Amino acid sequence: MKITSTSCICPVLVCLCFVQRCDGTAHQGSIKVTRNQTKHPEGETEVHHRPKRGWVWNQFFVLEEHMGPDPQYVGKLHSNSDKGDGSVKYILTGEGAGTIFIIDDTTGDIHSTKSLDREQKTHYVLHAQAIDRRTNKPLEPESEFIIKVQDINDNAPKFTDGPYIVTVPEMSDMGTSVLQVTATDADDPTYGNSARVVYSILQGQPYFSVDPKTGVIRTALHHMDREAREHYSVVIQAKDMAGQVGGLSGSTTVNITLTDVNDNPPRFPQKHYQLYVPESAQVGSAVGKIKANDADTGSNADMTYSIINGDGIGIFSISTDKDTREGILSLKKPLNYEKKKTYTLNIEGANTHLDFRFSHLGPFKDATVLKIIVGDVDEPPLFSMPSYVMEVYENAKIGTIVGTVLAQDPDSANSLV
Ligand SMILES: [Ca+2]
Ligand SMILES: [Ca+2]
Ligand SMILES: [Ca+2]
Ligand SMILES: [Ca+2]
Repeated sequence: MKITSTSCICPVLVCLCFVQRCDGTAHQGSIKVTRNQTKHPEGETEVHHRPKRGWVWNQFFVLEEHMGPDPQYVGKLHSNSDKGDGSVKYILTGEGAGTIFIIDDTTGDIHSTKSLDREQKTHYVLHAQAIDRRTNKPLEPESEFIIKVQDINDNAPKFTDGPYIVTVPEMSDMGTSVLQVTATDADDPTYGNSARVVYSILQGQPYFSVDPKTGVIRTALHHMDREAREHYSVVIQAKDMAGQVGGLSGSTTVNITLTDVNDNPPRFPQKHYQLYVPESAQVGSAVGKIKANDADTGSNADMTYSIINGDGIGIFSISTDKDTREGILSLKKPLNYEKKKTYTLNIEGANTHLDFRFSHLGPFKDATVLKIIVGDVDEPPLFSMPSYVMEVYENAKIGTIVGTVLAQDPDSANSLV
């Protein structure tokens, strides 16, 4: 096999690619040619004994997606023994021979008759023969060669994994990695920039950015707040031709949700509350509810209520309803309007799960004052003791005083029983 640089009419880059190929697979081809020559009827003459004879061709590339009205010129087979008198007949066999690739059997010119798609088939393996038109005897050993389909940029980058759904914690530092997106480009990655993709962000600035080379999406602002905005729809574009004008592009959507962290303390809506509790309320029963708000969600809004101070601290207790996140106030001891008409409780709500990275945003608790008004109830007369044990001798006379039972109406108006 011989390549003459003088006869190469293709662009420099194409030539370079071909030379690279010759360094690889085509080099094996030349060995094969040598073998063919030894098997040849005239094979007694070794290839290196007749160095002036052999195949000469100038290019074996065909541009894909050729749309011109005429067949595309591919290249030329030429034997050194061809004196131009038409006595040499060139024969083409192999993949696409006679259908896609036709040869002028006198000139050796090869044309492609069809539009080819490199992304369907990158190359065709063919065989060239040169025979004497009169004797039908081979003038050259049959030789294998390859027609490579030359890439054009006819495929836009595609995000095959998109659209993406991803989360990143709120309050992350600027530059926190969110996701790496990848676009694929079906064009030839080894030639030119047809498959060289550059990423850019079409939508989602200034909150997010994308690395032009790697496609890594990062937060572009410090400490984005979920409680201010939770969802972002980011559109990433991939453009081939290294992002230059005229490149083809594809885009994808990345739906980013900020996940919650505990960056908000509980807050009671009011600093003072009043609660009316009738004095008849049963010990152990719930007498009222209180609730502090927390802008966070899930466990970051979990809180525990406690009574931290006040003159009702021994009379009332507070527990936490984990579902509603309310403080449930219960009566520990009986009330008595006539003895004490109001109580004051200092109630605290504190987050249960603290995140010490955000302790500077705390304290993660809040307090409020609850004033309890004890309600007067028109109570029935009460005996001063729940039961009375009295002993009466069996022989006592009728009418004997055995004891005194005291009853009084506890209502404030000292109304009669
Ligand atoms: Ca492309
Ligand atoms: Ca292509
Ligand atoms: Ca919180
Ligand atoms: Ca939060």
